[in-house]
Amino acid sequence: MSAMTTLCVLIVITLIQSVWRVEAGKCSSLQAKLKKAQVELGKLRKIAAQCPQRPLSCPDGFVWNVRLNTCHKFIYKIKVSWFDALTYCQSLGANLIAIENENEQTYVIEQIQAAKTSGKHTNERSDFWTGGNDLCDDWKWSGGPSWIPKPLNNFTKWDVLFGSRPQPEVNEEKCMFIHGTRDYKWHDGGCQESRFFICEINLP
Ligand SMILES: [Ca+2]
Ligand SMILES: [Ca+2]
Repeated sequence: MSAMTTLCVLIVITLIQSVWRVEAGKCSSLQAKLKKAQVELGKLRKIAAQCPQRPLSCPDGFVWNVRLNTCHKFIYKIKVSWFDALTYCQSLGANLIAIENENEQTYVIEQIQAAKTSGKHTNERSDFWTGGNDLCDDWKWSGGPSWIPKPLNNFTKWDVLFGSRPQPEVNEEKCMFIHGTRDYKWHDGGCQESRFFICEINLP
């Protein structure tokens, strides 16, 4: 092998080694990034596992409405603030109810009346919180595991003939309930007041 050939071979080897070093450096940097991403993914999975999941069928205590493909849970025994009602429903993977059409309004009234007939619910004044609120500007149905916040659609049942106080009022009452002695029409009330409530899950 001539001296020139030997020199060429040495140059090529040196070049290859330097490329390998660069590539090896890139690989170890990528591996470090991959390891970090895996650690982060593990953390996120743990957090996600703690989030309430939207169920695939009605959980215990919920009533399935085949027509609406929803599950409702009526809380007849304890009265709580709107915020506590929302938190409770969300802890079950549900939302506070969104009454989105006449069928659902009628169904809710039927369920409450059936509960009274059977003795499951005895309170004369039976107001129930819904998810409706105008805590942020316009009236919306609050969000949760089952749906994100959504505006009221064309169907509403506000108690517009409530004497000198047609509902909703322009005041500090920002949470919606159905009024037990006003044919379950919609009223706005103070969110800290205590009422029964209804949770709902929209099935996929
Ligand atoms: Ca609904
Ligand atoms: Ca009101």
